[in-house]
Amino acid sequence: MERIRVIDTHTGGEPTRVVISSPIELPGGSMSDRREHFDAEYDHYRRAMVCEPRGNDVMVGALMTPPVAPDSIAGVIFFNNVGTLGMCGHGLIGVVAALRFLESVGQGTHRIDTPVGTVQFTLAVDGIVSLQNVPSYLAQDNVVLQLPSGRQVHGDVAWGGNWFFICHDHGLTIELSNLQQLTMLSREIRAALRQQNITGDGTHEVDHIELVGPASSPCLADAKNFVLCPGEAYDRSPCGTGTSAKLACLAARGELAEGVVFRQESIVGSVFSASYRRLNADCIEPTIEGIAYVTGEGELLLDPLDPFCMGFPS
Ligand code: PYC
Repeated sequence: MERIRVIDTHTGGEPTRVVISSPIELPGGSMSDRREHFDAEYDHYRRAMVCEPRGNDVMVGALMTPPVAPDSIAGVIFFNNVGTLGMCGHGLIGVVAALRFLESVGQGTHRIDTPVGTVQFTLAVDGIVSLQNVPSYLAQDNVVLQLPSGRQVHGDVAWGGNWFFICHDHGLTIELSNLQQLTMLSREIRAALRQQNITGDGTHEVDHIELVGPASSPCLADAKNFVLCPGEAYDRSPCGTGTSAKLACLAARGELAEGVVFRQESIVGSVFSASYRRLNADCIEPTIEGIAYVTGEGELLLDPLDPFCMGFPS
């Protein structure tokens, strides 16, 4: 029986399963090399850790590794029900909550390496995490997208640690009672992006779709989003990388000044506070503030006699 030690958390309703120890052995090298190795050699462990029957489609995993940069405390590779992620904002906040629970990190400012860059966070006494995400930018402004239904929508292609298509003219109200339509439209948008060969930089797929609308109340937030993740689950949190991409768009259009707080509400009503520092004419450094709670601590058991030990065959 193999054992994997995990701490489960949620950030604004979105779960993160933080993998503290496991049989996974990654080589040294950069975090992106380690991610590639994990993708190539350990995909069955990814399924075992976050997919059914031990996990579910919403679960995001965070595999802790030794750091790469000399001043980082750890490295992390995020993954979900279909593969690995570049970065994950809610996940990083979940990692910090898990490390705090284990008393492996204290108040103050620390750094963690991810496959798309090193991020810095500040942990406050009350558990609130202020995450300085990777440099974020608007890559393609106001793209016209022809949907198979004949409709046209517009959106921005932006990077916030993952690639996003951020759409405002979707015509739907961002609320839980609309989940089915929000999901269907987001899938249609993603398929149209693929079909029309609209990508992030290089050939990177725009695999996160963010539909934006007004907040439930201006007292609570400045905007509300629905984010469809690559594995078809929607983000219960306001999406840290999606909020970073959104800030990059607001900054590029001069719609949000440096240092001013923007509150992003999720479809379930959780809120991240965000602001940015300008790095250069094209690029910002977003700060995302949120909190995560520990929901479980334990060991996953991998029984070689279990036919679904590594999840369902794909
Ligand atoms: O918070 O960045 C995020 C995120 C990405 C996918 C799910 N959550």
